[in-house]
Amino acid sequence: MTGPLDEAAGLLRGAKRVVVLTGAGMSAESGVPTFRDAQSGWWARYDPEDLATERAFRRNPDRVFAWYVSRLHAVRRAEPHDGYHALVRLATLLEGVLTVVTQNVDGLHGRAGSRDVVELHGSLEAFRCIACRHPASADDIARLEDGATVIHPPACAKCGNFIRPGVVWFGETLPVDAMERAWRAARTADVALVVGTSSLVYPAAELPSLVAAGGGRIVEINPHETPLSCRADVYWPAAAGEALPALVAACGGSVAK
Ligand code: BJW
Ligand code: ZN
Repeated sequence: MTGPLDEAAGLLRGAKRVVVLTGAGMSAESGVPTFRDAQSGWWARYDPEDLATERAFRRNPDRVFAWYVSRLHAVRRAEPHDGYHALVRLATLLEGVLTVVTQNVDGLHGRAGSRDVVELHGSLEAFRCIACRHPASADDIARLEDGATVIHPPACAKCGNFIRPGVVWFGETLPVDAMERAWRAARTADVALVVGTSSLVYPAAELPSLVAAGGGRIVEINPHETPLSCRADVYWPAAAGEALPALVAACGGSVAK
């Protein structure tokens, strides 16, 4: 009897081009709270969808900026788990190309050693002026107090406007180069491996459909069903940190950190 592990491994073994789409669930086992599950500590009282917009920032810059500073500290403390290392290994096992397209802003794929990573929603390590886009140093911002619930955003060195996080908020367009790289990889992929995303946020949620439209197959790893699950060729209800190392082992590899 075959299960999702064998079916997923069967699809990946024959694949030349794989696109991996990850979301917040990929980092859950590294201790980074997912976006729609409860935020940790003091921030649990806020709905993250009410913090991740330019309107929210302009209304209450001190609170929204403090949320991003606290998350910058949290992701700097986090370490990539075995699932991240498994994706690095998978890229070396395939005969072709593996592109990681992530909605996450925590940089954990790059820190684990994945090479071809597309960050669709920006990065917590990138800060810039809200008006003239002049960059600001994340290290300077990380020197601001960890745990504060109110932090006044620094002023831009060029024009004096607020510094904002270099992430993509609701209602904002995604970076053009990231979109182009992700969409190009998806159109020609044999397999979309979709890990730890609610598949609710567009345009990222369209990516698996692009793979399917080009004749590719969809494998989804998520302990909970999503709107994608019924369309996936393989739906595997499992956690990323367990499923991905098992998948690599079934493809003939082991996970070395
Ligand atoms: C595990 C696990 C474990 C737990 N292992 N799994 C078409 C239709 C409808 C709406 C729109 C549309 N097109 C555009 C929109 C509007 C909007 C949108 O999609 N809204 C939806 C909410 C309906 N999109 C946008 O505004 C985008 N911009 C855009 O389209 O521009 C063009 C435009 C402009 C103006 C008008 C119209 C169009 C921009 C989207 C930017 C999203 N930004 C955020 C914040 C980033 C910064 C920050 O982090 O603060 O990105 S929102 C948030 O959601 C964040 C995430 O990257 C993103 C996705 O969340 P994700 O990863 O799915 O996380 P969760 O928490 O939701 O789910 C976690 C999952 O993991 C769960 O399923 C768990 O079960 C699972 N899990 N443990 C594996 N161990
Ligand atoms: Zn400026």
